[in-house]
Amino acid sequence: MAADPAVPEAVSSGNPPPSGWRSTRDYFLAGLVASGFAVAFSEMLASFFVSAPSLVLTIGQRFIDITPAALKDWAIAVFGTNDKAVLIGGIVVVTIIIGGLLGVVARKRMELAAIGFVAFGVLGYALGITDPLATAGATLIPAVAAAVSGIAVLVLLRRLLQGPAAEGTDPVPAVSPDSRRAFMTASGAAVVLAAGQVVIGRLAADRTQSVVAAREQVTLPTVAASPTTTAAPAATTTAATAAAVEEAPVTEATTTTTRAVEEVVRTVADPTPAQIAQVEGVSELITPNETFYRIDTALSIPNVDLDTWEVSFTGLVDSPFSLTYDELTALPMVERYITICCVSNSVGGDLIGNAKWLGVPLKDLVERAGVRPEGTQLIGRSVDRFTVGFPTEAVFDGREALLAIGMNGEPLPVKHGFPARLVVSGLYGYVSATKWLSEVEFARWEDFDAYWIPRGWAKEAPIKTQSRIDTPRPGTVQVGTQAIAGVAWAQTRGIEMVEVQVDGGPWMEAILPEELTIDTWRQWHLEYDFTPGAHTIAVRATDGTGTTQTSEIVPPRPDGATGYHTIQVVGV
Ligand SMILES: Nc1nc2c(c(=O)[nH]1)N[C@H]1C(S)=C(S)[C@@H](COP(=O)(O)O)O[C@H]1N2
Ligand SMILES: [Mo]
Repeated sequence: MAADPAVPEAVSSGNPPPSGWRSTRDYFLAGLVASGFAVAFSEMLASFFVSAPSLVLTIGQRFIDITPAALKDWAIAVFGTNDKAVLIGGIVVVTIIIGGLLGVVARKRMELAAIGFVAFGVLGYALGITDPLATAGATLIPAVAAAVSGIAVLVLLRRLLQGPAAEGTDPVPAVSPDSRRAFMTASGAAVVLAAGQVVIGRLAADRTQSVVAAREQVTLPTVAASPTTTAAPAATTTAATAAAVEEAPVTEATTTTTRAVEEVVRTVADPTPAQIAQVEGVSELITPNETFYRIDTALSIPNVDLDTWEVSFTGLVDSPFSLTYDELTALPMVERYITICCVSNSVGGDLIGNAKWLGVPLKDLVERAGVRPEGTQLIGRSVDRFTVGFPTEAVFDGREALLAIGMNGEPLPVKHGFPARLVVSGLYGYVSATKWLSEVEFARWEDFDAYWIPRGWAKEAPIKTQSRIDTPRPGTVQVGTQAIAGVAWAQTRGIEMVEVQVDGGPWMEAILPEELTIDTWRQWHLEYDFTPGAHTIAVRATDGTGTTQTSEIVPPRPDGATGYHTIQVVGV
């Protein structure tokens, strides 16, 4: 049955026949509705099953992973931290528009349109199974659902457009006002149903994010209580024994167990009042978890299954081993204040925060694994495949480096890496701070480049000495004596001096509260007598080695921004 485009459209009542364009538009609309419904249905089902990936999110995730660095920078510059939302929205819009085009195809060739939907399902499946937390079986659910529901809705709407008489006979259908009304009603109903599915999917997603519930069950080891479960030390023995297959004598495993039971967490004291600047508008010395900056490539937070999660130490080591969450939390822990920051932070930016981290010193674990001399790079792998890499040396040079499980007295928030992450003082996050950690692997420095390195960022990235003005904010300032205050940081070196300059005048030394640690930022403040009119305020810090931060202005790429944070205010 060959389609003949010349066949005129039938006239079913006294009304004029719809134009060809009009009809095409109806089919386009049918395709939009069908694909929109398919996306909503597929997403809803994906949110019901933990191991079924969201096809929209996996497409987005693969897009993020392959996007050339320049495009990614552009997206971040234009859309800021909304870049992820814009990406997801863009994928949905493009998918639905392609669906609309398939609707136009379906006008004459339903089979072709159906093939289009199946192709989308297959593509979704192929990308979906690349989600490291998805299973092949469960991935079928959203993929098949998308293809089948898309075809079903399109067949239904098409039938309404063509009217019962035309069905199966006339390849170029007529649209009677009645059937068109039925079509519009059905389309409207499908859109409402799709919206309902989106809502249900959202609610279900919160529930199936089982990691959230698992985290709430966690009790962190504390000073008072020795490791919580009795099972944990036994499990430690098992792991240590397994590791002992390599070489370590069984007695060593026993020692580990005993230590785990007896040693308590070495806590750090809360900051004393003398360590805190009592100035309004300055960043809090300890950043609350709720407002702590978040940077990662994850479109959805990895839903780690705490029962099966393990972190393993592998690669160029003598005794590879793995730890379950219970085994990890049973190990001797320390608490440390460490300020972490993002290399993408521009001068004056807020991609930085200071927290009290609870964790196992990385050195203990690396020594247990027995890293070989040629294992010059420590690779931190995430369950979401993100990687960092830094010189193994950093574990042994005396700096604070933790495999952290707690943040400010709580289990790590899921956004910040639950169940475990790396925190290394003095290295930017992209080379050191793997969240949702799954593996610590050792390799030769030259044999592996972590996630951001081929994307144009430096392979070695020590944190640069920096300072920031928090108050006043750029804009107007009240004439008279006002505080100028902010924070300065030079992790592993500490901050020795902060100076402020107004209108190019002499550098004035700011007051520094007592130092919390050399790994944290330090608040600073001074009083200044503002006169009416425009003023320029600049700040610079000198680190514990006596080196003043550079005034040279460079952008974040490739290894961190420099320059003095400078703001304009007007005294009124
Ligand atoms: N799994 C994973 N870990 C990651 C990242 C990531 O994209 N994925 N980003 C890193 C970067 S660039 C930074 S700056 C820090 C930010 O940690 P935060 O979100 O807890 O502040 O996490 C690091 N760890
Ligand atoms: Mo970062």
